[in-house]
Amino acid sequence: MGSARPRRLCPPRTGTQRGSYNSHINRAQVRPPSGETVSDERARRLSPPLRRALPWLIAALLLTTFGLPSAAAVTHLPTFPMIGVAHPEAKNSTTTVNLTDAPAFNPRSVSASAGGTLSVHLVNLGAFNHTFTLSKLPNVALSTASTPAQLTSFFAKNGSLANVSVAPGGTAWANVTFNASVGGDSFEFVSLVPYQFQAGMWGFVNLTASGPGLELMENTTDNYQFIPDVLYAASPIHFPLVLDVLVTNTGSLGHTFTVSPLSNYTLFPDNFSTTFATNPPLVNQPIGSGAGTTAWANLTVRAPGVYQYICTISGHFGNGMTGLLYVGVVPPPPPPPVSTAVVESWVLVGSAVLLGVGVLIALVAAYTGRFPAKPPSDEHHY
Ligand SMILES: [Cu+2]
Repeated sequence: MGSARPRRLCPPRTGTQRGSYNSHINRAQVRPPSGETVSDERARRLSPPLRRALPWLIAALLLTTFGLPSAAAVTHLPTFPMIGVAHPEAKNSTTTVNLTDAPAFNPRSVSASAGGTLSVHLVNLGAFNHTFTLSKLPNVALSTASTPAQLTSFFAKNGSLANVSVAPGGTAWANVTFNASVGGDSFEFVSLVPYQFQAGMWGFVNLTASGPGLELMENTTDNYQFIPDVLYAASPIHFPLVLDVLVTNTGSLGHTFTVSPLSNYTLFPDNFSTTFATNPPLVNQPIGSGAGTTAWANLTVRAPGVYQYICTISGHFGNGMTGLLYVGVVPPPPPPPVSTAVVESWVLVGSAVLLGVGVLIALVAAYTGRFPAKPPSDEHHY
């Protein structure tokens, strides 16, 4: 065991050996150079055990004062924004229109969203040249009795949103952006190759949405919370405003996302159903149970204002499950984030444990001279 290990006798150290400098100096005899302060001088007045314990105590205190709260703060960084801000929905769409020698467009009805870009993939399936020429004038159906010259002059006068010629067997793209104000409008497209339009080669782009929709994100929790509990759709240019709220359930309980139709009106847990009986909610979307379940709550808001939303599941609103939807009204700034990390119980317990460990180390260090205790060594120089 220990006796198997040869105990070295201490050879006289040379200057190149590690530790030789310190081990040959009796610290108590070192005098500070004049004019310089040496902190050791003050520490020497403390009792030696206390002096040895001091660094450990300081380390333990530093760790408990800064280390744990920092760790706690990091783990408590907000995962969700305080205010959910609406952003325009992607209203872009892609569709294929075949051009045939019938002559015809197939399909002859294409739907697109106002405020979005429509990308039409044109495929000429025939042996003749065709054009895809989209009128700039909304809600005008051209007469098939018009001559090729009249058709050409109509487009020369009113302009076109797209005018693409597609060779036999060829393909091409027509990309058209519709501004937000043309919702509900229809635009005719024709082939300008003489007599194709007259023979039936025409169709319409129908713009479905009344305006560009705005998208919002919302979360529900098992703590009866909407996160965020403030949603903001900044000054929309267009009413009625279509809002599509993607609600994600982060917990296991089922909920609803129910928006009051009354602006600047406060609902209460004991009277909201009475209110909704005469004023149906703008949307009453069930959010399925189970974490990760999502549902779209689609609603149309007719005027700016602040609309309260709640969960209508019994007891949830009473437990605080409500929020405010600001449409064209700027919400008050959220309060500065207050870290509650320092009052978290695990932080307090952790701090106490660490402090205890620090004190213990300090005590051991105080009585052994160092921690871990110095291994038995024959490298002494007395
Ligand atoms: Cu709920």
